[in-house]
Amino acid sequence: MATAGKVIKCRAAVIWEAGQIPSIEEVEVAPPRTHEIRVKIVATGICRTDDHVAEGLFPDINYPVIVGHEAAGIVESIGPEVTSVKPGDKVIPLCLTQCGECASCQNPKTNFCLKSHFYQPQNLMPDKTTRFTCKGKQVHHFLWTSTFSEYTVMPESSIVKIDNAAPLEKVCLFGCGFSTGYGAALNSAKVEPGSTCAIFGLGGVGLSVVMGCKTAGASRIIGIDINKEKFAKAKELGATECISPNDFDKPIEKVLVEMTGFGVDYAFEVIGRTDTAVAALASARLGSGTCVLVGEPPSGSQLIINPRLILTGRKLKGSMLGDWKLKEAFPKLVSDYMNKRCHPEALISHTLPFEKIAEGFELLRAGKSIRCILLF
Ligand code: COD
Ligand code: ZN
Ligand code: ZN
Repeated sequence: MATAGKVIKCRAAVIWEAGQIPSIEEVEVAPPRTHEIRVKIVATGICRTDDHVAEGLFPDINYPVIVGHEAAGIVESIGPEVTSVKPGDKVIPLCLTQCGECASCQNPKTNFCLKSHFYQPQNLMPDKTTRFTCKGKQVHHFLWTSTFSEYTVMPESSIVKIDNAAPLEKVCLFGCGFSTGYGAALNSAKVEPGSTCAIFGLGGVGLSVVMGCKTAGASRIIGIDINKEKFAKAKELGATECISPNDFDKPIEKVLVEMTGFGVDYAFEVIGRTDTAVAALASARLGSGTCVLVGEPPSGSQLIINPRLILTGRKLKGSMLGDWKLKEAFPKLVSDYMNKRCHPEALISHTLPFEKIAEGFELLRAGKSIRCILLF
């Protein structure tokens, strides 16, 4: 492409300091370096984690920063030694890398690649520099994806090529929300046919857990949310019952244990709170129930649990990005979508032009959107 090797000027949403909503700016995006890829983003979803950065809830984030990690786009140019994609390929960014070489990537039991931003300064590229500048200032990356920019640079380990026939404005949802919830049910919990499930939190990720439980053949899928406006969609996607903790004068775990006899086979925390994490564990079945934590409580918080809950046979585990090894999983999930075997598009409640990103953040904060997709 004519832009290869050159600095590109384009639109991006920059968060200048903690507590500020992203503002649209013109940024300069440097060409990709060795093992890096520059991508033209076509569609990107707004995830709660992006908003948490805007709210300043992550103490280790450096500003100014360009967030965004749930997206799909087209390769504009590649740096030296890139072999897995070429310009013009459709791709999905991976907010958890799969380098293919580290001990975790070689271990079928985990998706926690050891060469990811979890183990390095996450606001910089792997070589500890940035590719973005705006008004003469360096702008930081986020999760090595920074998809709230028309063009962005990513390491090759953070990118995977997908079917060129895939509609990017739909499959962008595989980048975080859908895969996180769907995989929590199928991979982390391994929900079995005929089992009972409880999902705490019916946002985009919780609804994806609901879809995963349904695909796995669960017979009872109980949705729990304090916002009853979420119930209709949850039922449409597979929840058999929905309840609000505010409608009971006893703890929600007691309600769930009474509803099911001894508790649910699988409980999922998809809110990101410690109190609901404890309630989810306590609602898991005595002797054999599994509780999967999907939500991430505020940094610095501690989970205080009665050890007897575990000693009496319940299991507690965490799940990140649905336990998928993302580079392997995304092309397969895209193919499942093309064959109508999964429905990430069910999460899209709003679609806006990129310029209206601030409106997208407002919708998320007001609890009005499930997923708002921004189109460039
Ligand atoms: N009891 C019941 N429901 C509640 C409560 C409560 N006390 N508080 C809030 N809720 C409901 C809300 O009404 C809402 O419907 C739902 O919980 C939360 O949904 P959203 O829309 O805020 O969020 P999601 O579904 O997009 O994402 C939820 C996560 C928990 C996955 C996310 O916020 C998170 O913690 N992410 C970090 C962990 C992670 O997996 N990240 C992957 C990369 S981002
Ligand atoms: Zn790895
Ligand atoms: Zn996310």
